[in-house]
Amino acid sequence: MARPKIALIGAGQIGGTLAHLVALKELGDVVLFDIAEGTPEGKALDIAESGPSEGFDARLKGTQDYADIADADVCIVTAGVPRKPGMSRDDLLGINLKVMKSVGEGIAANAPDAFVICITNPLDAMVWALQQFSGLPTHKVCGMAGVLDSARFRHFLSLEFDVSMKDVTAFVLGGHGDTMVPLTRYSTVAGIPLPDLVKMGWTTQDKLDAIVQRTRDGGAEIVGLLKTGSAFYAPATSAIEMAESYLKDQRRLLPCAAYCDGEFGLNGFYVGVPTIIGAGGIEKVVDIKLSKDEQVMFDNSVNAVKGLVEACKGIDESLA
Ligand code: A3D
Repeated sequence: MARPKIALIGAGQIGGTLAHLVALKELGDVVLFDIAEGTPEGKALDIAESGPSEGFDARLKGTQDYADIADADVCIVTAGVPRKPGMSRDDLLGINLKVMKSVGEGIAANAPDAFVICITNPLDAMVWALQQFSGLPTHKVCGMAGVLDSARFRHFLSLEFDVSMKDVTAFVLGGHGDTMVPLTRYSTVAGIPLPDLVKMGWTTQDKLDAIVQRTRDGGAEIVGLLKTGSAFYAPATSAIEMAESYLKDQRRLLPCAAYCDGEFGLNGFYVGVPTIIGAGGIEKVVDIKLSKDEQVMFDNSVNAVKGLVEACKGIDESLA
């Protein structure tokens, strides 16, 4: 059986890290696409030359030609621009919307059967636009944010409790922005929910609130430190987790930006929700019950996403 083909649209910081991870994990052959001449070719060759030492079997190719992504099984999209210090994700909307148009058309023409994972910000609006521009089925187009936001939450919690990150599970839902919703009730240490851990004296409500806020600000914290771009190691790892669940039909239950068609009372929007990812793509949106307070936070987050989608429609008439 031929190896899966994984197309990475955008060969910048995240794209290059994705290519390295795909090769190291032997998930398939890689095509790195970018408009910047030489960048995808250089990264593909550099990673391929690490193969003899690492002992992986994967072909890597860099290109500026969409024809090279033909029949890709998975496309991961990072094309566009990242934030600089002082910028919000929403400041990227206009420029990255144009990028989504060309990427959507490129995928539609060359890899219409692919499972597409968008990472470009502002995430929830860009994945919506990418689905519109590509015309691919909604269950085959999703966005990566919840896995990353949850991983950040899990990391901070593991530091607070001084336990292995493996035993911390967490859920962050809603839009990938300042209004994201870390759900403490559904987050646990080896099955013990966070509110119970507060009662058991493992932490205080104040400390938990501070961790929730640090999670919301997790992207900005790294932008502030790096100064020249945004996070890329953990975002790439998170998208790989989703791609692997699709390619190996693992049916992982992962939070990601998925198209809601009635679930969570939403119609026609992408927002961070729990999903099952298997060979069919987004096989299910898991419509969990939210408490009153959680629902208020979720609605607030959804309204922010809706505002960005409306802004997209204002910029590109074909989306209206
Ligand atoms: P960067 O290193 O700048 O890479 C972006 C690449 O896209 C560059 O190599 C560009 O040449 C390329 N590019 C620009 N326009 C096009 C085009 N039309 N077609 C193909 N390639 C193009 O950025 P990065 O890799 O650090 O980040 C990529 C995106 O991910 C940004 O929008 C970030 O804001 C976003 N991001 C999202 C998350 C989430 O959790 C959702 C996290 C971190 C970064």
